[in-house]
Amino acid sequence: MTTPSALRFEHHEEPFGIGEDRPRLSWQVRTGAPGWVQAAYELELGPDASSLVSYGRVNSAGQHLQPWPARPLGSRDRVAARVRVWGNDDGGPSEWSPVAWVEAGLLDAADWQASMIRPSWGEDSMSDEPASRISTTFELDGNVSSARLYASAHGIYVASINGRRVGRDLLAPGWTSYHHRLRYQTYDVADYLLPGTNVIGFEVADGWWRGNLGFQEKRNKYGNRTAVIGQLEVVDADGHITVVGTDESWLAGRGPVLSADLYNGETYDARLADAGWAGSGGGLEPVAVEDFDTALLVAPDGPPVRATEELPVREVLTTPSGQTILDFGQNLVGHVRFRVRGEAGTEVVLRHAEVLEHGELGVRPLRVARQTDTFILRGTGEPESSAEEQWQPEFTVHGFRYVDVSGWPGELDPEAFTAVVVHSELKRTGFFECSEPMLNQLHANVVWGMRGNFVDVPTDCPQRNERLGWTGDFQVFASTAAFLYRIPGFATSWLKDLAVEQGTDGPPPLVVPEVTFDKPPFPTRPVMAAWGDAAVLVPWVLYQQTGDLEFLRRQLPGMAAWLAAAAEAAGPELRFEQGFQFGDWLDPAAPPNEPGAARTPWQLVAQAYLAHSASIASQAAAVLGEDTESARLRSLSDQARAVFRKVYIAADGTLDPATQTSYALALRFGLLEPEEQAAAGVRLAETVAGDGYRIATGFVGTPLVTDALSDEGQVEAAYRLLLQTECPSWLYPVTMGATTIWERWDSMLPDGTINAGEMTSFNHYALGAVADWMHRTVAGLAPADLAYRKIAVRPLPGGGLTWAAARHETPYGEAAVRWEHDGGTFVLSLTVPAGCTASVYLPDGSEAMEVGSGTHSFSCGPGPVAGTPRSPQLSVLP
Ligand code: RAM
Repeated sequence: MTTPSALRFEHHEEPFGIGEDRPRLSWQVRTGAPGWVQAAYELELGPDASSLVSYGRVNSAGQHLQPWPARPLGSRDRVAARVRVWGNDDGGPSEWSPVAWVEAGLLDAADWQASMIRPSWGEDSMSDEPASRISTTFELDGNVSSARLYASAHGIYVASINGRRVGRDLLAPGWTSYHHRLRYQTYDVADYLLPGTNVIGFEVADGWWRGNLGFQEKRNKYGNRTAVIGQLEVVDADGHITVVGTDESWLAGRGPVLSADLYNGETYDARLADAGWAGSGGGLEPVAVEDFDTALLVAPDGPPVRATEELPVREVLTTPSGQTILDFGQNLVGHVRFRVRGEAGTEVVLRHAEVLEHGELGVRPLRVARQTDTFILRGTGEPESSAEEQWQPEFTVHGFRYVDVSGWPGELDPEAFTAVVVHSELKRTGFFECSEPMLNQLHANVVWGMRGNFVDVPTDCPQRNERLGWTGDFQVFASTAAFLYRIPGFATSWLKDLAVEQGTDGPPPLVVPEVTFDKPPFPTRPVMAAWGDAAVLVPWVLYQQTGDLEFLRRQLPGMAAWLAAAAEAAGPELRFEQGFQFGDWLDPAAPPNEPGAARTPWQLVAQAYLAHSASIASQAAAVLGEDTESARLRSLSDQARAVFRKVYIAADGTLDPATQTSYALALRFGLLEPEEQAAAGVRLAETVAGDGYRIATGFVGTPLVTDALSDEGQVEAAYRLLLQTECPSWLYPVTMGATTIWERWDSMLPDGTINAGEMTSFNHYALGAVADWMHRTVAGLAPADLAYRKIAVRPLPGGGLTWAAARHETPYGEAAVRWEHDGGTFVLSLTVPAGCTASVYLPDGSEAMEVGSGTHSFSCGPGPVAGTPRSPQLSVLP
C-alpha cells in the first residue's frame, strides 16, 4: 500500500502562527513498491477536514516544497490539507495522507492593536534587574470557541492566564537582530479562559535585550527597559471577537524574581510568588507605552526553545573542601528543578559548572558568568510540617554537569533534583553507531555539543560570558548539524539576521545577532576568512540539504558583498598579506593565550577560502539564473586560486608550509590540478604521520583533514587520526570522560588541571564537525543530489571497525546504511526512501550499482582496495 504522510508546510515543525501566506508543502511516501517514484500528486485544502477542495492532479515527481496551490492565507487563516500521489508503477492513486493543519499568524503590522508597554517606574539597568509583572483583568461570558494569544517582548517573557503558564516555550521570544526583526509567538489559549473575571499577565526579564551580553562586560545592548506586547483574541460561537491587548490601562508590579540574567542566573523569593499581578492587592503601578513599530514583528521560522529531556542525579559528591555537589553525569545545557521543604526565608543556592578541578567546582572557565540560582523558600511553618515547594528558574540557562548546593534545609535527597535539558526543539534526524565504543561516545558528545549550543541561535559555547552566534563555528559545523537534526527552519532565522545585519556592503558581523567588540583584537566588522564565509557556505549547505532555492535567493547579495570585502582586503594583487585574521584558530601548537598563532599562516587560509567561496557563490548565482554574476564570481575564484597556486604551491606540487591544514585546504577546495591530487594526498598522509597521527589543525583544518585523506585513498591515515587517543586528538577528551566536544583539545590536561587559557570551554560544538565524515565515509551515507534525492553509499571501512551504521531522515523519508565484515565477506544493507535512488560503491572497488527505493543488501570480498577513488562531493548541482 502506498501512503503519503508527514505533510509539512515550509520548514515548520509546528505550522501554527506562521508568517508565510503561501507556505510550500512537502510530504513523504510510504510504500511497499520497490523503486517507487512519484508521477503525480493531488492536494486538497479547505477550512476544515470535511470541506476540502481539490486543486487537481499535478504531474510532477516533486514531493518537497511544492507550491501552495490555493489563494494566499490571510492573517489567522486556518487551513486543513491532505495529499495523495500516483507512482510510476500503477494506475491508481494512493490513499489520502492524514489531514494536516496550518494556521497563519498576524501577517500585517496593522493587525496589532496592542502596544509595547513597560513599567513606568524608574530603572537604570546597571546590574541584573528583577523581572516585572505586567497584567490586567478582563471579563468573559464563558462562550469561547477559540482563543489565540500573540505576544513578544523586549526581554524574555512568560505569559500566564489565570495563574497558568501559557505554553511550553522557554526564553521567548528568542534572540534575533531585535532592531530589525523581533519574533512573536502564537499560543492557543482557549483552555485557559474562564467565565467571569480573567487575569492575563506577562513576566518579563532582562534576557538578551538588556542583560549581560558578550565578553566585554556589556549590558543594555538593545535598550535599558524591558517591555511586552500581547494581543489576546477570543472568538465566541457567533464569531464575535473580543480583543484584549496590552495598553496604557495595564498595571505593572514586582514579583518573586529578584534578579535574572542569562549568564548570572536567577534569584527567586517564593514568598512573593503571588505578588505583582492585577487583582493581587496593592503595590501596582501604571505602565508606560513604548514607541514601537509593529512592522518589526515577525513569526518564527524555526521551533521554539523548550525543555526536551530530564536527567536524574547520578551521584552526590562531597568535595575536599566539604561542599556538596550533584553530578548529573552529562554536560548539558538547561537548569535544575528541585523540591524542597523548609522554613520561610531559607536560601538554597545552586552554582553550576561543567567540570571539577581537583575535586572542586571548576568555575574559572565561566569567567565572570556566575551561573548561580538562588531560591528563597516561602515556607509555611516548621521544617517537618511545611509544605513541599518546587522550583526551577524561568529566565536563565546554564551549561553544567555539576551543581554545588548550599543552604539546603535538612538532609539532601538526590531524588529531589532533576536536570532539565533546554534547547531549540529541533527534530532529531541523524544517527550513527559503530563497533568502536569510543567513536560512539565521540558521536554522542557531538550530539550533546549541538544540543547545548542550538539554543535559538547557534552559539559557540553555552556557559561563560560569551554564548554568541559565531559565524565561523556554524560555518564549519552546518552540514554535521543538518544531518543530526532538522535545522532548515532554525537556520532560516539565523541567516535572515545575518543578511539584515550584513546589508549589501561589507562583511557580515563576526557573531550573529551582532554584538560589537570594540576592544582589540576584535575590530568591528573585519574581513575574517572562514567566519565571514558563513555568508556563502551556510546557505549553500542548507540548499544542498533541502533543495530550497530561497536559501540562495535571500543570501546572494550578502555572498557578493562578503566576497567583495574579502577581495578588497586582499588588495589589487588579490593576495592576502597585511593585517590579522583568526586563520586556523586554536591550532594545538598555538600557546594558550595566543589562539591565532597557528602553524598555517592566516594568509594561506584566507587565500584558499576566497577561491572556494567565490566558486560556491558562482554556482549559487548560476542556479538562480544570474549568469553574469556567476561569471564574475567564477573569475574572482579563478584569480584567487591562481594566486594561491603561485604563492603556496611549488612546481613539484608541494605546499609551503607543508601543514595538515594547507594540504587539507588545497585538496578540499579544489586548489590543485587533478594530476597533483594523489601526490598531495600522499604528502598529507606523510604529514599526518609526521605529526604522530595527532591533531595539528585548528578550526579551519580540523573539519577538512579526514575528508582530504579519504578522498585520495589515504583511508588508514584518516582512521589512525580519528582513533588516536593521545592528546591532541578527537578521542583524548573521551579518555578523560568528556560528554561534550571541547573548545581546546586539552581543555582538561591529563593531570586534571583546567587549561590556563582564557577561552576554555567544555562545550564547543565546532570541532565535532568530524562527525560529518563519520556519517558520510565511515558509515557511507552521503547526499549525491539536492535533498538526498540521490544518495551516495560509499563506506570506506578501516581502523579495525567490524561494523558501522548511519541513518538520516531525508526530506523524502529515512535512508539507512549498515555494513559489517568479519575480515572476509563485507555485507551492506541499505534502505532508500520512496522517491529517491542510491549509487552504491562497495569497498572492493567494483562498479557502482544504481538502486531505487526499498531495502537492499550487497556483499563483496575483502576490501578496501588501494587507491579508492575520490568520494562523491556534496556540492552537486541539479
Ligand atoms: C572564541 C569563540 C569562538 C570562535 C572565536 C574566534 O571566542 O569561542 O568559538 O569562533 O573565538
